[in-house]
Amino acid sequence: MFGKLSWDAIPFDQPIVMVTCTVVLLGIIGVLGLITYLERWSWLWREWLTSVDHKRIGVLYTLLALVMLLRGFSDAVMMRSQLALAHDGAKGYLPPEHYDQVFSAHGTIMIFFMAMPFVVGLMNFVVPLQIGARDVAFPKLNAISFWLTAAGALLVNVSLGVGEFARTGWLAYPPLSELAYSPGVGVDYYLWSLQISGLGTLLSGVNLIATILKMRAPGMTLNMMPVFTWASLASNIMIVAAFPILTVTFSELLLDRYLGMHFFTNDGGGDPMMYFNLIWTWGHPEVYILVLPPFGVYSEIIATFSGKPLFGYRSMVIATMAICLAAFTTWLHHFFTMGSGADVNTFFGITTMLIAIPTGVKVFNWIFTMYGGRVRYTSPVLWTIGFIVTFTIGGMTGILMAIPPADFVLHNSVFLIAHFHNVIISGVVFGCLAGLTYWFPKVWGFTLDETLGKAVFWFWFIGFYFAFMPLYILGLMGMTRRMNHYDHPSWNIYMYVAAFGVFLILIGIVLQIVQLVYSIRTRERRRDTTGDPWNGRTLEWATPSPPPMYNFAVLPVVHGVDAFWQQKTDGATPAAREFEEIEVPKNSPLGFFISFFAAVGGFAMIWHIFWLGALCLAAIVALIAIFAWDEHDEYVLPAAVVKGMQHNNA
Ligand code: HEM
Ligand SMILES: [Cu+2]
Repeated sequence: MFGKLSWDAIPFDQPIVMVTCTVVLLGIIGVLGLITYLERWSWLWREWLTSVDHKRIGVLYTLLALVMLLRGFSDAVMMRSQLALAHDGAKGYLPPEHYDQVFSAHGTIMIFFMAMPFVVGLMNFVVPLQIGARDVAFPKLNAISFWLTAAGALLVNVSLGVGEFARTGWLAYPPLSELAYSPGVGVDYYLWSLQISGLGTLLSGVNLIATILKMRAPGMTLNMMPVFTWASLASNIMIVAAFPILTVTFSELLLDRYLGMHFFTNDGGGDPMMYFNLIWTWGHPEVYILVLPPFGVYSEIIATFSGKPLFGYRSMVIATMAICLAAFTTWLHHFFTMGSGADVNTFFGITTMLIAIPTGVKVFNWIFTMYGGRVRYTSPVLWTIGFIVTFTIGGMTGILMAIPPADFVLHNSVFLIAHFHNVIISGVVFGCLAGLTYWFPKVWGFTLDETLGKAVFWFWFIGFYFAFMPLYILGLMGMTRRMNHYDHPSWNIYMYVAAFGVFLILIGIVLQIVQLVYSIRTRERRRDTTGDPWNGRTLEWATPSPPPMYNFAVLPVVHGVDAFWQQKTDGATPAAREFEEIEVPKNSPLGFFISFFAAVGGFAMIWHIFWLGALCLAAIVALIAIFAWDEHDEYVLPAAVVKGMQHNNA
């Protein structure tokens, strides 16, 4: 009846896990209690849980990402403190089988449930506004995408208290991830949660491509699109090209595990090498899926705060699209050591190094934009400069590892860990936090506190160098990754320094929460009444802050790059045209319901409760069938109402 599920699944004997789970449960009960006490349930349902407004969905994605950042960072704190303690015979406080779950969960959560939702959230909020559209192409589908991502995130976190998580690392390489070597439910938690959220990501990719290609304001040709929108287009093209590969790869591993097939086993005709090839044809594009939109964020910030058009718009676009293609040609650099031979390794070493060219173009474009401009050194600009410096270092260590003979020495060492945190933290995390600060007033109608914002930056920035530079040295000294303890007195000092760096980042994160609370409490005096707090260049700043549900009462007409800047300098009055009636999509509970059944169904499949899994699948099919034939999913706001709403806003 209940498959493999029994009371034994709950780790009552592990105090750390039990205390964590109790705290989290109490937190959840507290929040639910608060909502009940404030009588906010119907508001929550109406305004957020069933909303199909791209702006609300963007906010939900970002919230999910921030919560998961806390979770992923807690794992990092545990790893760094374990390794600061577990040396010279001491075993630390995390036994190996637990430590393995911690680094696997950290990697999985940071990539799939922190970085991805953050980036997708920013694209969701910003892209329709930047292109002068009223929403994305398929609003209801957008809600489904978000809620599927949330279902996947939920499942990963349930594994903390019920059962276990994978001990296989964040990419679950076979043969270790096959049933013979990982008989528990950990890998199944990994696979089902990523299958569910991956579907959400794919659907949102389709949605945003359709939006960018078909919904632009009148007059906005492709070569007038803001750079962030271009980056989003590239990122979503890669999502649509790469995520199906991931889905197929995981499906094959699931078939191996559930039906005894032999796609990736060492016997029965299977081949683990196929898994490495497939997972990295998704995995390398994935890092560009993550980093291109933040590149777009930096471009917007640099142009706005330098008070100048972006230097080399055209070369920026070409570089973006070149990276989009080249990203699919380098995957083998992740396993140079696995016997492909000198010729193949050389080929992939060269393709990898070629990516440095478009990336270099971008770096110079950013620098030249600042050059000769009147740069306002706000916190978004600090993040951007911190990024340029740090990312360049990370890029160079990447080039180093693209040389196969060098990689033979560095592969699997903590040098690699230093390299990819170097690029992903400066590229993606800094970019998302910069974007958060930059667009915050657009989302909520008031700005974040600048003094605290700058402090947050400095703690992250300096903390990063303390936390990861020692790992470059340790890697060269021969320390391998995924170690649980070591006996090497000369390494100790570096591990202490790294732990200190994580402590600095922790202060940064705490200050970020302080910044949020303080800014909310003082919001009255930091209101953005103009809709354009930074003297912006692109169309999102032409709307009030926060924008009305239909974004633009009258669709803007675009004549060039930096459409809003042009409007301002030409002194044109965009609202001169008549108000028209506007069709607005109705709320829909479909995404939330599908997510509910996806989460329960995924949980059922993980525990081999097959009847429940089948039931949930049937429920999802039925839901889609019912809602797909719903003809009345929009309503009309008459012109007079639009006019009234505009005047209230003004
Ligand atoms: C915020 C500060 C962060 C710290 C202190 C940190 C720390 C760590 C540590 C200690 C490891 C294990 C290294 C080892 O194998 O010995 C690790 C692995 C990893 N981290 Fe982070 N990390 C941070 C942020 C991130 C972010 C933002 C991402 C991605 C967006 C990320 C993705 C990963 C991945 C994919 C792994 C590999 C997991 C595996 O071995 O399977 N980390 N990190
Ligand atoms: Cu790669």
